[in-house]
Amino acid sequence: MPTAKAKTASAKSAKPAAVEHKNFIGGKWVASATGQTFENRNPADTREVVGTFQKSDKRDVNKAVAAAAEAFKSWRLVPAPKRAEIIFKVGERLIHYKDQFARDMTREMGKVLKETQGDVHEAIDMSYYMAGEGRRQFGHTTPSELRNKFQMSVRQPLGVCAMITPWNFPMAIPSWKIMPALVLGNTVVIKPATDTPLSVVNFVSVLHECGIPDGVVNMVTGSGREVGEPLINHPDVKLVSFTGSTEVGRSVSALCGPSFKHSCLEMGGKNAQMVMDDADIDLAVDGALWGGFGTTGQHCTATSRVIIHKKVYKKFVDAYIERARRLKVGNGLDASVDMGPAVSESQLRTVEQYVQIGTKEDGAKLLCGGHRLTEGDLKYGFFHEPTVFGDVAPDMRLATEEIFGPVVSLIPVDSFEQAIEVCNSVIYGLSASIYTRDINRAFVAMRDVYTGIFYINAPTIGAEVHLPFGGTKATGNGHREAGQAALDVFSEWKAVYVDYSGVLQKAQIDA
Ligand code: UN1
Repeated sequence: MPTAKAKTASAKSAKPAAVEHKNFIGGKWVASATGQTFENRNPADTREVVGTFQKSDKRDVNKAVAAAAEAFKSWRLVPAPKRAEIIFKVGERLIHYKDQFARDMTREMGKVLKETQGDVHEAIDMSYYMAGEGRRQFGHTTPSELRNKFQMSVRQPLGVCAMITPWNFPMAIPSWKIMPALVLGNTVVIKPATDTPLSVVNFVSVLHECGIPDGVVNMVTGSGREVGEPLINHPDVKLVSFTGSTEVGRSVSALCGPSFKHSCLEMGGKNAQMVMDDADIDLAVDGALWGGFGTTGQHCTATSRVIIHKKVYKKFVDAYIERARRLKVGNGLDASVDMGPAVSESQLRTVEQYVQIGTKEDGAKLLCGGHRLTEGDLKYGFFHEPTVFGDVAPDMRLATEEIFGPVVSLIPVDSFEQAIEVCNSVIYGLSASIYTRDINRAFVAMRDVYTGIFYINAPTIGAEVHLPFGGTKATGNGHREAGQAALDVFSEWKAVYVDYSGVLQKAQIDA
């Protein structure tokens, strides 16, 4: 575990003293060159400081990249099955720490305990899955057009990979990036989101505990400007894997462009669940509640739009509103709570702004929620009611812009065809789903919805680690995380030709 120094708790707080966490560079926990730290507070109760973290800058980034570049020289030559043994061990140790890490995660980002347990579990799944790749990473052999010539394709690692990770899945998403990078022989510098550095500290601690060699994984905490930008711009970084907003992703892409640095971008979404007239309405309501309000609507894949056939619109809406009103909002550590706070004040403000925008949109009706919650101890956190707008038109701002909060728009449509059209009408293409009992419609939707992820009779969330994760249009830049696709992000193909004829043979020219 990281070396930690207790800090005096603020006079107002009865909570234990906050712990100061260091950067992890070259196998050591070290203070930033700036000598400064920043606080991470609990979004459910801002009186609690979850920890303090290094406010790093370019000097720390340079040290971390140098350590990763040095470590790459030997790590790339460690046999992949041996690299995988460390990764497998990480999966086992994460099981040991699962409850503790989930509690830390709930305290730092707010989602309820069963969801933070799921987040840690996703890192466990990814560890086991990528450990298996230690003995696969298959290439191809294929016949040559010439005699006495052998040929094959093999994967080669890139080198130092930079990772900029978000706060909504603070351990799962780092694991999607770190585990495939490592098993393929790359080294890593990760910059966690400033709202959730503790989960990455915990993850990196376990990698260290399980024997990852010094310099193979490095972590530098701090802001996008002071840490993220110098990391992206560093000439020794070969790839940048980023998850966050489309706006920031665009600048990551622009920074990588001139030097042809690889970039793998996972960005916004405006995911829709379609409910057809033959759907099992109870099931569809369950799905849209879980997809819309799970993680306080802060999934990239959150169900932000529900597109409903007019024939079942009223039935769906009545049941949905009744259930949304009953969701219990509060501190995610309380097992009876369904939905935690927004991650930060600025996220809460965004939600409030969209409620204002929705209230002013001509025709949209606020059906439930719409307010910040401030009763009792809730006033110390960033809590907001589950909020639903009805009769939303497909082109309203509510229905087209990513909100990243507990706000769901219900959009009535006349037909299956119109549902598909509305589903595809946004600039994003991450996830979508359809509820129908008609197998033909389900297959047509599967073919015609232009997203990277599609569900039938299930919500827009719930991706598993061994399938590709990512999206089309403004959601991504053509890459996918997780699954076999992740191997293509963190390696490059090398085609190898072996001529054992002893004579000069010319491809395409010798008949
Ligand atoms: C995200 O949507 O931000 O699909 C990531 C899920 C999780 C990962 C979600 N496995 O719900």
